[in-house]
Amino acid sequence: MNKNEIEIRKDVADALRTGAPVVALESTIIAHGMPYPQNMETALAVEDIVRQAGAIPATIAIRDGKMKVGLTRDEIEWIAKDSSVLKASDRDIPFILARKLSAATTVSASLAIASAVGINVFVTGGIGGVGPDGYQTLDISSDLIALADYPCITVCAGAKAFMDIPATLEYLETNRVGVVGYQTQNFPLFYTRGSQFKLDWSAETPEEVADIFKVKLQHDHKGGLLVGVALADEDALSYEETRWAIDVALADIKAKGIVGKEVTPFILAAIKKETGGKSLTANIALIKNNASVGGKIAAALAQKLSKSRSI
Ligand code: PSU
Ligand code: MN
Repeated sequence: MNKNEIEIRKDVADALRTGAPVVALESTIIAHGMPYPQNMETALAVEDIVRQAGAIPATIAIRDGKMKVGLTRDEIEWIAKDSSVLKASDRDIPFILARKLSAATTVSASLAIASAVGINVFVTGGIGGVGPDGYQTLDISSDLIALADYPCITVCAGAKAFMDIPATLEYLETNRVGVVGYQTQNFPLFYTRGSQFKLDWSAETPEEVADIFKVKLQHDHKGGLLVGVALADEDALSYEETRWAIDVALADIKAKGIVGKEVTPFILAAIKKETGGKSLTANIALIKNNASVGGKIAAALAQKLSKSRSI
């Protein structure tokens, strides 16, 4: 990816030049993951939370064939409202640019663009994963490959609820993506409470996460680091509630023959309907929570990297 082809908002560019903390944010969750106006309110609130944590937020998208790092308030409103905005994963970027189209970026596309400009912390809601029948359909999100490819910390609440979590964790291991639980020993279950999926590593503070990533950079150790943050129990849904909603949604996509990139937005909307809106409330709470942790990690990392530069 050519850095010169990317338009960077001025405060973000200044921060990157001086080594001040920046947090990249994706835009698919805005355009295709939540309805209007909650999507816009959430995107703006998430940016504020990142700022309060001491970092500069940079929401990423492609507008009229131009890659942008750091949307303005008006652009966030545009991407939240315009239903013609496409969904771009990493492989779609050349098509969108060549045809001068507009797209929201998924985790994989956002990581590609963020790391091209030197951002090393990225926040999302839940990453894509290995789909429910992934061993048969090969529906494995390119997010998992991007996590292995790009040198960035990704803060998430686990993979989206309807994924095959054990298979997703195996796939991350195969692709040698380091996974660390933030104040938890288990891989978080997006908006469901009570994960039983044990992780090898956990960290208690933003500084600990920053230390691990700093060592990764110093040793030129390839790829990213995935940080799983659990949603507080009171905001999370029970396993039974989400399982029921997911099963209804999965039966529905099978009946309607929905495949590929349409699957995730359709299922998120179906789960929202089945849970009477509770999944959307939980989705909003978890992305805000992730933004707070991501902002603090970015601040801690910037401090550690500037110290090592001045020695
Ligand atoms: N997390 C959410 N809502 C979303 C997504 C993540 O809370 O809409 C988006 C992310 O952009 C992620 C994408 O990269 O869904 C994955 O899509 P797929 O499963 O088609 O790879
Ligand atoms: Mn998929």
